[in-house]
Amino acid sequence: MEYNLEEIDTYAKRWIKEAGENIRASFPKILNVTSKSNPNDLVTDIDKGTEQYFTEKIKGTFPGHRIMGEEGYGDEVKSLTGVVWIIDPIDGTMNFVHQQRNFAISIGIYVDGEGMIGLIYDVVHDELYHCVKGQGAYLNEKSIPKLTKAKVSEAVIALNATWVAPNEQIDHELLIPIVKDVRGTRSYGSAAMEMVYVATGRIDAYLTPRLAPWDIAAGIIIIKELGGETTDLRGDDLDMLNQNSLFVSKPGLHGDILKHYLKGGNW
Ligand code: 2AM
Ligand code: CA
Repeated sequence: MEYNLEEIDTYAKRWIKEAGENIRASFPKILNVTSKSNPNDLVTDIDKGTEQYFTEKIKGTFPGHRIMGEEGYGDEVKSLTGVVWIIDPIDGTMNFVHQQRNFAISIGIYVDGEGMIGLIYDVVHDELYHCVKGQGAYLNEKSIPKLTKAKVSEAVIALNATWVAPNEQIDHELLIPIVKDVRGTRSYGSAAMEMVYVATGRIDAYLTPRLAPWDIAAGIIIIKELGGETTDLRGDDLDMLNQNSLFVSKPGLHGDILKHYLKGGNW
């Protein structure tokens, strides 16, 4: 399939900024909030409207591209051949509803399964984290430095408290040792935001047992571009067609945590 990465990138940046502007303009309005898979899995008209905005723009300009979107306005994507836009219109919907901050638009653009463009837009702060594979990663126009190694004892990691309390996904005892040994833990409630925090070195790693492709598609492209490691909790490759556990980290630290804390876990 013929494609022009520079052209795709130009449009993607323009559209994500415009969508962000629309979201900011929606703040004074009253949100229509409903639940999806469970009472805490929220969706609003803004999530839906934002995804529809992207699907209309993409289909109008690039009719051959396919779209995998959280809210289902894209295509039913069962393979990653050709150009596929993986979109979360609002990552961190609970934060969006409760706080009107700490959420982001996340778009990963894949070509034949390879992550080529990553965009995460922190709408409230007007901060666009962005990369084209092989061309460096940027926060707005500013280049983000490469990631450096870190020690477990000095690491600040993102991990939701849910996973160290009894839960239906994983044995909660498994993650207690890492929580005890690191310098600190944080939880921001948006996988895309936690991944830009890793990309910019504000935290050293992020781990979680279950995410959808649209939560992680953009973030892993950006982290890889900066020399970070992106795998599931077993250390295996991520699969953009299915749910995954996720472990993203600075280099070096990734191997240390895998070997000493994650190996053998039933993830
Ligand atoms: P969302 O806001 O787009 O739903 C919260 O810790 C993070 O997990 C957010 O990135 C959130 O994305 C994601 N998340 C929430 N519920 C989820 C689910 N049922 N499956 C996968 N990811 C989920
Ligand atoms: Ca979402």
